[in-house]
Amino acid sequence: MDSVTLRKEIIGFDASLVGFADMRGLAQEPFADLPQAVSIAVRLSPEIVDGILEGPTKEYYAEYERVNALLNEIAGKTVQLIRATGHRAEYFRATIQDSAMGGNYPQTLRVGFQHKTAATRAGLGWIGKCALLISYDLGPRIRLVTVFTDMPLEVGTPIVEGECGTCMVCVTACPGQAISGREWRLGMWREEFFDAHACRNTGRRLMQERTGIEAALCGLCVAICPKGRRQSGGCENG
Ligand code: B12
Repeated sequence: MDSVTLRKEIIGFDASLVGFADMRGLAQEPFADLPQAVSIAVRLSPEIVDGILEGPTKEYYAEYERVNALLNEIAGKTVQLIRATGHRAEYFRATIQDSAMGGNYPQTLRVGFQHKTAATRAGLGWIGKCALLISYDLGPRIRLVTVFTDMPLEVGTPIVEGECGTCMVCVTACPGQAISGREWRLGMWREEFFDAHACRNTGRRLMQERTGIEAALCGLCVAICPKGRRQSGGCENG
């Protein structure tokens, strides 16, 4: 199966964006000997995302669960499809509930593999000042999953620096003051431009206060980014 056909099939599973990445040297066990990745995005409902501009909602939490389940389903079907061609494939789940994380997760706020790495390597978008993947087509209003494989794929051109330019909309709006305003470049540590603990603590507090749900979901940086807003012409640099 060629890359064009594989992309069409995955879009047919209800994916919104599909990209292919060369992941050699970037993935750990059990994916280390699977050199390619399929980066898959599903779009969040625009209405639900617009609805969190004043704060997180129960609908946003339900959308988070719906999209995670859909991403894992699409990734599972993609694995089956690739395996049927005689190649190997495995996927890394969309997410693990923040509250279910053990080990040293509360200190590091980091898991074994970052979906945004596969997405920038596939050329789907850049890392914004807000630390989210800003996709060229849908801005940050997406969630991601990654399938690793040894199937030969036509990989995209990696993105190595941010394209937020002078835009500071998320920096000003972030209720946790987690976003420093520094533009991302390949090789930067998250901590050099984004305070994940401030983000998580604020997300937990806001979600709890507004909905009673125990989850670190704020999402204002997703909703407010000019790159994803339908009514906007885009951010200052296009
Ligand atoms: C832990 C976690 C959190 C933590 C820490 C966030 C963080 N930025 O690290 C907390 C609880 C704060 C959090 C909050 C949120 N999260 Co969260 N979270 C995760 C999770 C489970 C692991 C992330 C991780 O390991 N971080 C460690 C740091 C170092 O990595 P990273 O910032 O994720 O990614 C870095 C690398 O990819 C690197 N990078 C990029 N390209 C390249 C290329 C190369 C070669 C290399 C070496 C590195 C590299 O740059 C990135 C920026 O720092 C992922 C799922 C996953 N497995 O990826 C979701 C994920 C990052 N979260 C997501 C979302 C949407 C959110 C929230 C909006 C909550 C919500 N749903 O409303 C907020 C927004 C936070 C923000 N602005 O970043 C989405 C992001 C989608 C997108 N458009 O980018 C993800 C990918 C889940 C998903 N399946 O889609 N989250």
